[in-house]
Amino acid sequence: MEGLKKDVIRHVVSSLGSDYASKSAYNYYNALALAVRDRLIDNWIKTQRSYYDEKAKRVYYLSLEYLPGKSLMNNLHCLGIYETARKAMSDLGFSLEDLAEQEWDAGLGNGGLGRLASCFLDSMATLGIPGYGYGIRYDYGIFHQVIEDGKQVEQADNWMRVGNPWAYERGQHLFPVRFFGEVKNWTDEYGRLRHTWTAGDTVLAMPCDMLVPGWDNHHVINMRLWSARSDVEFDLDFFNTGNYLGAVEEKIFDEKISKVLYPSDQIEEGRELRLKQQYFFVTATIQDILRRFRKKHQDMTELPQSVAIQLNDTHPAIAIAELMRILLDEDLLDWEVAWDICVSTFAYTNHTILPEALETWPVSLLERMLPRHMQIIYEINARFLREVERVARSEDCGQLCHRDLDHLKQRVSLIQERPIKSVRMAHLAIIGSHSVNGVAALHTELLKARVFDDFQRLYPQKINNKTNGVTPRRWLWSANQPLSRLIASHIGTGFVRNLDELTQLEPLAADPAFREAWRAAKLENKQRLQAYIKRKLMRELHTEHLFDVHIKRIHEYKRQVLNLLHVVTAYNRLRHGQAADFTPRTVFFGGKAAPSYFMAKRIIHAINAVAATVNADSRVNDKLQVVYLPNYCVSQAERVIPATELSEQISTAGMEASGTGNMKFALNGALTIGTWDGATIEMAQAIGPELLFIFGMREDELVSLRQHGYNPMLYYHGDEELREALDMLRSDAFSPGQHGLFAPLVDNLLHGGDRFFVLADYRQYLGAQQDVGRLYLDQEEWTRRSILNAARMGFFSSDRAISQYAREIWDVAPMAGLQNGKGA
Ligand code: GL9
Repeated sequence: MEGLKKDVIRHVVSSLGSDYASKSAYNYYNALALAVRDRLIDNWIKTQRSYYDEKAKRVYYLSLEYLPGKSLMNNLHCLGIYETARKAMSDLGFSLEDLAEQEWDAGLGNGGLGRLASCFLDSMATLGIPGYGYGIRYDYGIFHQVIEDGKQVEQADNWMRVGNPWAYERGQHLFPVRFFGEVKNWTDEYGRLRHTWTAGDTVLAMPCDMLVPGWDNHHVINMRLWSARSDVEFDLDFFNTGNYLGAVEEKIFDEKISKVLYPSDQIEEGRELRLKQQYFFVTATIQDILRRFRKKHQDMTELPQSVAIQLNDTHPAIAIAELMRILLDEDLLDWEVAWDICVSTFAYTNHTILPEALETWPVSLLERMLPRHMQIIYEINARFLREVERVARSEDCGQLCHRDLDHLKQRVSLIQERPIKSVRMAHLAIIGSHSVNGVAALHTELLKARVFDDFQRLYPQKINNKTNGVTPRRWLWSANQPLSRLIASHIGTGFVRNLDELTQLEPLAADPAFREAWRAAKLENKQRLQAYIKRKLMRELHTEHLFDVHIKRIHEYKRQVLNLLHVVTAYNRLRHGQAADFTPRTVFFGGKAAPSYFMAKRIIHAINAVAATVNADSRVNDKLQVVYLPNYCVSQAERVIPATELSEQISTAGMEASGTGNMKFALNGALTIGTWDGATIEMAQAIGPELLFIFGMREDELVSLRQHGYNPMLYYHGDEELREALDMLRSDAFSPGQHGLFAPLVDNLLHGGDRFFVLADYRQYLGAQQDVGRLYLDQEEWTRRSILNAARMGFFSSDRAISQYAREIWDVAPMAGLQNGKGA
């Protein structure tokens, strides 16, 4: 402890240039972070050396998004110095909790996809897998959400304004990034066609490294984030040529590339700057990967034995064309050889089947910005379509006549002709990879049977499942100390590394004393949330209420509106005195809406309007309260999830690829009310479906309902309570003086086809909520189920997921000597 204390004081003085006697929490947080970083960097250097020494195959995880959240507590726990740090800082006059609050969330992602990437890095570090995360260091992460008059207002998230003590900025290692210009086709002295791309613009990519420690194993991996730097020099020439200010403007223009994260969630952005971000990221990363590879290898055909590259969604899929370009134009390999290397190296993860989220880029834009890549994509396509034709003809399926073949080729082509000629990035990712995986069993089945069915027939081995997982380090140990300590006191701490050990809790579910202790831990977390809400929102929560929580991005398919209709119905029953047996509950909502997503923003407004009405109504508000949690983010999830008793996972069946919040809740002892969708299905199978509240139509039932003509009006006319709730929303019951404010929402359900089947599931949802309320009155049974839920969540550790990727996709093994958590 004395060592850490000394280091902290030294950093306050010599790194931060402050007087250690002036007790600023900001300085002491930063100094502690720097002292922790010192310990990480030593281990990282040793880890890197061991990769070279053992000629380890490396895994590169390419993701345009990460959501690390705050680093301090997690790093202290992983290094095993949490208690030491707590005591040291207390000696220095600080509470560790308060210091940790000084840190800003690193919000470099939109939601589940980015958070999954961060859980995966944690697991690679813990399992001892030679992994690297690559991404962009956005100056502005996901926007900060404030609620004004019930509406979402976006504020810039200037997360680095206060500096980032965790990052190493490596301004001396810059990589050039080229855009625009033209391609010269010429013939070399051997008569071979060659291509030279002379770019119009050049920008530089600067690495910023953030270290990711494993759990108690001295293994530290790196998340390398690129920041754009101009190549324009401020030298006297500009004065002489009289264009100094022009040069400065150019510099600012170049550095815009990594300025801001696009806040769109599952909707196409299609902006030129976004494509620039993708290519900027990809070319810098591939250059770095090859630089490391070439230190020990000359023969590029050895690449797939040394390197695996995982594409997190199609956002980095242009990497396939980029690696082809390097192998063809710089290494002068033949096409077939280069293509084999690419396909063997790349693997692609799909995260959604929503058609509006599948990326395409206009050919005209690609031709202008990346002319050589566009040529390569055309060539990949031509060869692919010839192959399709060959495979189709070789099959003795008589029905594959020419007409069908043409249609097949149109469907699978990399190029889509309408509405504008564009490149389908998912198709590029599929044919350029040896593995395509979905993120939960149902999602993968839908990829095979619907979205990519043609590819499934062409390459029956390619599409595979890797069900998502979450890291128990952050989402149980660090976020929920009261529960973790209780668990550890009975089964030891092995579960933090090996989550399957939680099954040892099963017999304890029958033990009344253990159940009481389990409830006490939950209550402690509820009280902690109560204190937080009081501080932030100046509201008093009732901790004896059932805490019912719906937090995630706001999206129509996630059906926050279905939850809201339940709240309005409960409100009506209470008002009308028809709910004598109503179990008191507080319903929490939280989540951000894409700034351009009109309907999602209106949903937020409606939730806040209903909340205001219900909370102000003294006839009901001792029994029903609604809370909107502004600015939902990773660190807020860490506070809310441990305090949750009911987890809302109510997406339209077939639409939520996996979900990962569902796993975090159950792991922390919440019961789930949910549809038969995403990974919730596999959770129900692992836990026992009778221990969750499953309701609603299944995916195949929705398909047939759609086919037979779904008529939401039938439900409206046939269900009095539903009609009352919808009519209230449409009138000004929740928006006094603003008649019609929420009409778009209601019209979308009644006259817009209700694409997400809210009305079809309403009645069953109410039934399931009634079951929830009833069970909550039996606290012994509720607790028993809560324990069994947590006990059976072992499969949903990201360690299991990463082990499967390592074995079945990457063919990499953990570093020797690290498997048992014993560091080198
Ligand atoms: C998502 C899916 O919608 C989730 O169901 C899934 O759990 C995660 C991780 O696989 O990926 N795909 C996607 O585009 N997002 C997801 O959360 N959206 C965001 O990350 C905002």
